[in-house]
Amino acid sequence: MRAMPDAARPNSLDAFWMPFTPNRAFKADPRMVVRAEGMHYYTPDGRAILDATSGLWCCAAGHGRKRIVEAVQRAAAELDYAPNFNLGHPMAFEFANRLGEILPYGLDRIFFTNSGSESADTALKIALAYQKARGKPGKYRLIGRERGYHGTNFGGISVGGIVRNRMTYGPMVAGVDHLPHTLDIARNAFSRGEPEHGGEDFANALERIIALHDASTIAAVIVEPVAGSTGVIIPPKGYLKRLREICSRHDILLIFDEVITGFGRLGAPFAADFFEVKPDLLTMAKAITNAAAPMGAVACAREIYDTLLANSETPIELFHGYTTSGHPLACAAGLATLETYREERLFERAAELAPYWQEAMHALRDAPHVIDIRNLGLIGGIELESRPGAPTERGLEVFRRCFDAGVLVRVTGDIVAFSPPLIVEKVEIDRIADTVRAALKATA
Ligand code: PXG
Repeated sequence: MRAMPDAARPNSLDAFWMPFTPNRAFKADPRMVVRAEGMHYYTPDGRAILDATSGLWCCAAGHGRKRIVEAVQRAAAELDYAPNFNLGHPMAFEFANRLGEILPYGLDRIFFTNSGSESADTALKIALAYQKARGKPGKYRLIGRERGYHGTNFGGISVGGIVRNRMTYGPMVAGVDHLPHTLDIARNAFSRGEPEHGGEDFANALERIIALHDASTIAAVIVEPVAGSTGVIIPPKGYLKRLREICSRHDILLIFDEVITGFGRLGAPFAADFFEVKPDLLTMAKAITNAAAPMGAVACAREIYDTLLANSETPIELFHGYTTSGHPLACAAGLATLETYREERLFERAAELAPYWQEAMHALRDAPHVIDIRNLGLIGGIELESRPGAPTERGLEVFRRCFDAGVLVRVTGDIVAFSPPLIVEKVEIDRIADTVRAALKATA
């Protein structure tokens, strides 16, 4: 009989095509985790790894939270699955209501998806459907931003600006243009929090795009309030407010992709609250369920939902949705997650810890190879000078050294990114910073 594979030591790593991973390198030198609790992952041999990334910006309440685990267990036993197509289950309605209570006022019509990528594509489609429903079908263009990340589906990569994620996939969605990214190391290096320079100018680039295409052809602008995946870019002061003004003036929808900034990451429920800028659509995923079950969502302004319903020529108002939109297990996880955030005051906790986090990050300024340090809320990014002729290698070496020393960080090229769970303690922040410092010193 064929032996069953041992989950901790799979007998073959061949079949699983790993996402966004150098498969050959990983499978030659794998790193596995088999358990997680609180601030830590555990390796098959029982080593604890301090998680400075919340998984991938996911587990804001920390790992293995009992309340969430039990809610998922109960839901699985009670109602394993029910479609939300022309049928409903109460938890999906309840979760949408609870989300509406913590979202910025009026952004409380919720479309459920299963991931951030689906949320991005859903938001773009809703924007187009809305413009059509209000009698402006000519407003079809979508404006993203250089270095933007909105997942990996065709809509998301079209408005996204990460070259490697786009260049292989042909012409993608038509009628897209891009704002410039807002990283300006020459002027803003080592900014504590929001950088001083360039905010309004970067946003004014939208005026030029509008002048080129005319506002009557533009449906929506989509940006990450803080760009995560590309390596942590904090918007310079005034940038998002100015983008909002320009969009409003020209009757263009503004979409915030809050897949990483949502749920307390900046010390406020959403980046929209932190920056006091209200978008028309707001995408979520990851920490929406503490990632205990896959889920995403798009919050829509009531006006958008109402217009689509009122002006629909067909009984179904939006021809869009996923089999597992509002899955019972995900809704259960989401409800328990929101209770956890509220009871433990985790968003406030993130705000309280942010100054300590900022100092810990910026204390690494004199470590070798560091050319910029960026932070906001409980986000950190340390940009390293690339090795001549070998970009990404230095970053990868720092990642490996940190992992071997028991700390999980994330690297994007030569940028080390941090997004610890909001339950992180000051001693753990110190440990993260000390480990990174030692890794930088040891790295050539
Ligand atoms: N929008 C944003 C802003 C994201 O950060 C997505 C959409 C896509 O979500 P899904 O659930 O489809 O993966 C993301 C995902 C990193 C990293 O290292 C970030 C993401 C994914 C993987 C790695 O920063 N964000």
